[in-house]
Amino acid sequence: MNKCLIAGLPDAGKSTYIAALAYILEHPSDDQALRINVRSTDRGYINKLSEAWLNQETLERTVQGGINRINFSIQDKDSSNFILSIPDIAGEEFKSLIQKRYSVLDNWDSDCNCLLLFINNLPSVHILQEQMDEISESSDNLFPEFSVDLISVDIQIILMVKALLGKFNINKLTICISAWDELSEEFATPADCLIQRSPILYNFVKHYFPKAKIFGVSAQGGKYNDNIVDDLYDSTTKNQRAYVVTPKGETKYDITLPLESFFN
Ligand SMILES: Nc1nc2c(ncn2[C@@H]2O[C@H](COP(=O)(O)OP(=O)(O)OP(=O)(O)O)[C@@H](O)[C@H]2O)c(=O)[nH]1
Ligand SMILES: [Mg+2]
Repeated sequence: MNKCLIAGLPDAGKSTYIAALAYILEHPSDDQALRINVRSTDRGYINKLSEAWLNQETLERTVQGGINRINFSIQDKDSSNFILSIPDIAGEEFKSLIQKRYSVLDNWDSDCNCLLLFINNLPSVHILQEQMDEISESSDNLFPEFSVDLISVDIQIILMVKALLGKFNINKLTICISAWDELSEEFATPADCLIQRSPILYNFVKHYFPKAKIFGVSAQGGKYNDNIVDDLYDSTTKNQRAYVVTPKGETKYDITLPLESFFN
């Protein structure tokens, strides 16, 4: 069994991905990589998420203090069966790990072996350039009280992954850069985005996980607004709304692909 942790700081796009995934597993297209084998009976939480996704409603922040356990019994193209366990956990819980505070992750199953890391909001100016600016700002003589939010997002992600590696025996990592619809014109491949926006995070990932795959994910299919409502409804019915961009830069309407990367 592959037990997969979906990790990411607040607002990383974790729940939206799970919402779209739950819908797509229920309404599969012909050439989808993973599909449901046995339907789960406990569907309250999943239904709530995928209903909001269907209605193009931005999801509420996941509530801290709990692990929303979601198990999918799935099948790949070779008809091998897997139980995929992917909890929806609030980003604040991952932030608590960085601060070495109590986190519900302290009680998450120790046999988790795959990490699906969600990233959003990487600064467009990376940290090495940022430090140069800081030198000129230091003349202001401002010494704000330290908080984890003052740390650059990419460094927060590195600290979070290090904490997770210390806790779990993770041997596979796949990265999902979310809201790819907002980045697709700027970068040819998801790895290009990471290299340009955070060379430090890219090197960290490649050092610990040389085989890590990097996907772009658009779970919503676009930024919600009145102008695209009809287009998104239309593409939902054609199974062409949520999409990924593969490590090679190909667009595929199959958001199960990042999960399938754990099986091969
Ligand atoms: N444009 C665009 N925005 C997205 C996409 N997926 C998620 N978002 C936005 O990203 C924000 C965060 O999404 P969530 O899925 O709630 O993030 P989360 O990681 O679950 O956040 P927490 O529950 O706080 O940990 C929301 O404002 C979403 O509308 C996408 O595919 N495209
Ligand atoms: Mg959430």
